[in-house]
Amino acid sequence: MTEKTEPIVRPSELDQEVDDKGYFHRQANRFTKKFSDSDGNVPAAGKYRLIWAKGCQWSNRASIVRELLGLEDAISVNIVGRNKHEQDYGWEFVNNTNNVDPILGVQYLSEIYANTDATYHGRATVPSLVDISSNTVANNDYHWLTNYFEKDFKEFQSEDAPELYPENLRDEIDDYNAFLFDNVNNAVYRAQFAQSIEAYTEAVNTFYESLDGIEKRLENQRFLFGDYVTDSDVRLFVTLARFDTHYYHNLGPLPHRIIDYKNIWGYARDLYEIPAFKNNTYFHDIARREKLNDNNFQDFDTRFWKEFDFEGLWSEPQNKKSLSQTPANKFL
Ligand SMILES: N[C@@H](CCC(=O)N[C@@H](CS)C(=O)NCC(=O)O)C(=O)O
Repeated sequence: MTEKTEPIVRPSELDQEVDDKGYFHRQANRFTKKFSDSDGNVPAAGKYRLIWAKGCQWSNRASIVRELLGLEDAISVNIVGRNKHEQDYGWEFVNNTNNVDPILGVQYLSEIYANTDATYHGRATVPSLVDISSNTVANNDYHWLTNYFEKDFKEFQSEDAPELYPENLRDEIDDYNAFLFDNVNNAVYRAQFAQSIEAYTEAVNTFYESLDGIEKRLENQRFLFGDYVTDSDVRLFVTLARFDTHYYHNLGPLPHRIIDYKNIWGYARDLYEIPAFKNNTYFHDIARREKLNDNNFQDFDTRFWKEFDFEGLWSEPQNKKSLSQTPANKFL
């Protein structure tokens, strides 16, 4: 990496991503090259490093799928976080000595973004798949990153890697993932960043109507596409894992928790039993909030996050197995 310069100040969503009516429109993914000879990103063992954050559901998808597929040797990993500075510099390698990633040699993720495209003025985001040799972002397209791992990294997957994106279901999975994005995964962010009651209410209603549909879908089947876990289950899980833990407490007056939905709650715990899900889900980090000032009126999680036994709750038994033709096997 080049010599040290002033860190880049993180741009604000409110300046760049909220429209006149208070609706939040997420910035576009900037680095979207596919993994094929013709589009420039060619997978190779050890070439890439996945940067993700414990609180972030978009990047949590990628960390779960990486482990489910046994890609740990092929794709190394690092987790970013935030340190307190006078200004917000965005994601930082807070878990490393001197806050510098030992492989990439940088302190802030934004340095890699600037190195990839000096004209980029958006937020530096996770997930980012970094090409280690050039210290550039190869891809930050969280819509498709797990699908690339599933289909383009096959030769690097473990021998017994599950089929999370079976060819005969790809179109259906893609359609369902698009539905999940608009109506579940991103609906919580639309509520979080809404700057008008109208925009907030639309997002919350959309989210709960979708949960009702999902509750019905899971009445008679174990996972979203039947007996086996697919890419869509990973996407739903990461939002569910954050809901009661964080969104429910902090997104405003919300009517229901995930625990109130019998089928969805059993389903979420069934997934949580799988080591790749459990190992990549850090409930206390999802819930943790720092006290921002000395005011007594802090939000719920700021006051109480330490006191919950999330792992115990999520490990309570469920009986979703009985819905499956292959109760002992969750994977194709
Ligand atoms: N890659 C997408 C979305 C991913 C995303 O929003 N990630 C969040 C965390 S969940 C992030 O990294 N935010 C960094 C920041 O806002 O500073 C983007 O460019 O907007």
